[in-house]
Amino acid sequence: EVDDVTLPEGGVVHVPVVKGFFLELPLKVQEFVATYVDLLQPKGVYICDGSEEEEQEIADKLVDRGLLIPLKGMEKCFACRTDPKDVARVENKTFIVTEKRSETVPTGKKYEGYKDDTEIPHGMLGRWMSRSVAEEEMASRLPGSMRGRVMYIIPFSMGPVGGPASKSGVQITDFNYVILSMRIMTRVTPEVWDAIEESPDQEFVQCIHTIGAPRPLQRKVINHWPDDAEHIMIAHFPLQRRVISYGSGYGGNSLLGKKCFALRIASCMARDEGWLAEHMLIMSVTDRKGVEKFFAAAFPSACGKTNMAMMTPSIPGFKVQVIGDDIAWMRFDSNGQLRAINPENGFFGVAPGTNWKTNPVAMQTAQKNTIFTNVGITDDGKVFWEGMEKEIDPNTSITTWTGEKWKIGMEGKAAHPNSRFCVPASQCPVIHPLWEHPDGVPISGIIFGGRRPRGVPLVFESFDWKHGVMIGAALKSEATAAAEHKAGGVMHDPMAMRPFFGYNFGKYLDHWLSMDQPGRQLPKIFHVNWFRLDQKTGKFLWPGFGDNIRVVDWMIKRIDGEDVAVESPVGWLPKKGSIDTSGLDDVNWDELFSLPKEYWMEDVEETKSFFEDEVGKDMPQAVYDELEKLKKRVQTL
Ligand code: GTP
Ligand code: SPV
Ligand code: MN
Repeated sequence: EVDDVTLPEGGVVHVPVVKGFFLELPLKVQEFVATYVDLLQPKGVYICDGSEEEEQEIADKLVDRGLLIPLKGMEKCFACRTDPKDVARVENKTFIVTEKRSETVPTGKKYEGYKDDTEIPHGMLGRWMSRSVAEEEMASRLPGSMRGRVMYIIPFSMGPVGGPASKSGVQITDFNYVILSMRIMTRVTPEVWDAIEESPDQEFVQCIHTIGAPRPLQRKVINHWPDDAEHIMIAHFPLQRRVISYGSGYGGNSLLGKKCFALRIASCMARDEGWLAEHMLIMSVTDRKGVEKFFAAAFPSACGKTNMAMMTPSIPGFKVQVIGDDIAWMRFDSNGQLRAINPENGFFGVAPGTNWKTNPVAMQTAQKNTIFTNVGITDDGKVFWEGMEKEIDPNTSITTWTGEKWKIGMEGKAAHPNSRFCVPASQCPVIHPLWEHPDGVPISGIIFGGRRPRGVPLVFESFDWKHGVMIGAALKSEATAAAEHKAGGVMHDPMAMRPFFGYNFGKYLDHWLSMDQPGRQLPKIFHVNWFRLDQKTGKFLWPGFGDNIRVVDWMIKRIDGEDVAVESPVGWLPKKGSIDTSGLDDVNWDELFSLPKEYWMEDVEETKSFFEDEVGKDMPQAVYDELEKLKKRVQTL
């Protein structure tokens, strides 16, 4: 069947429909699809309906081709191995396209003197590309890039379909793996067509994804994972509410509802509409008194969000339930209460380090209906990754993520450090009953944190909202495997959003500061560090994981106004003994909470240079003022 569509700019496109009713789609969607059929030249157009039969059909195809390996030791689980060149987000190939550079990135001191409309050295707070360069770059990649392949059209909703805080998207892709993953991570259903039809102006985010491997293939395909890793480019057009991703099939590069839409594009929507789109987990904690509170926490990639969100509390009387593990959309309601929804529908969690001791809930969640990417596979058809050594027979024969035969104790790794499980949130045993409530849950505390091996105490609380915003802006962490950076060095990751800002970070901080309005109950802001090391032994000073509930317990007391804190130069610290450490051996309280003066003096100066060099005049004065106040306080140490 071929449907003809006349484009608004004129010209007729023949759309070779292989499944679905093209002419029943909202008009704007028809035009969108036709435009990219014209450009990408697929051999067919397949409109996804989100049904289980469809899932089966696509999974069967992927198994046939060898891309998906059914795991015979688990229930409806699959594993796959990527091209080893396509294993994580690629930040240096991810761009925001706007008219002017200053719309996308701040003009720090480093960049003064450069014209606003020329390509200049990229800063740390996002990569800008001009429209003209983006058009050139895309023109060298997109035309005919789906030749010989089927173009799939995926209607999806971020947030419950039709909810007041939810947003619709349509993803075009030529990669079946992406469809299966999008079905887990977002809500894929034809109801989205109605939501688009009913919205003013037929609003939806345009997501275009191609692996860039037209048929007949020009390159050798590795692990049945076609891509064009040499030419990956992920371009965001905030004004057009559009994402174009070329060349990669991995995670945040290809599941466009996630980082591209729900953070980069959504942060621009949030700025325009007065809300917040953040890289945060959302969790509920019920304490010994049976009182429930909700927290949102921002930690950089691979720094503990999934673990905290589904934590199994180590002390009795507490219950944790998860609403989301990666992204929060938050807005103040008419009563001045901050409310958060999780726009996602599943968890795309880091596998290594996850085990029955550290995160039994994640383990339990990922026993069925899960897609594992780049993990080890045991001979009995189960999964293995670093951190599970004590939980399987040490003689188990394993195939590594690169396809080598391997056993525990041998050199090398079974799983890639950024290997992931992709699983529906609904099957998590501690999913919160209100996790899909369209109005979201009320947030009492916001937590920032990172991997800080030295100097930074286990927990402290900000003096007020402004101070809290500065703490978030100054967030730093050791690099992890979630992107291409070299592991080891501590780098700035403001608000845990460094790779995900959709617009100028200075303006983003203005937006955060503007949340402080009369009649609003501002949540308390905390900073945590689970990763401080004993400088002598090199071991973690804090056991982490389920024991982090002890820190949350202290936060709850603070929110309830209890007198359990002492003032310090960096913020409110717990009074000695006010965190319950019963049953833990050798917690070195003094070292966990020490504030080495030299370290902090250096840290404040370094942060100041970072703000000046990278943000410059775009930084709100209030944030500079807060940093100056911190400096004065640190001098008194
Ligand atoms: P993204 O999905 O990349 O955004 O990561 P995330 O923030 O959800 O991180 P995740 O919870 O998956 O944790 C990443 C790694 O940190 C895993 O290997 C965990 O085992 C480890 N980790 C998490 N929480 C703790 C903790 O409290 N202490 C220690 N020492 N390690 C932790
Ligand atoms: C992250 O890197 O923060 C992730 C994984 O959550 S990805 O979806 O690849 O962005
Ligand atoms: Mn993340």
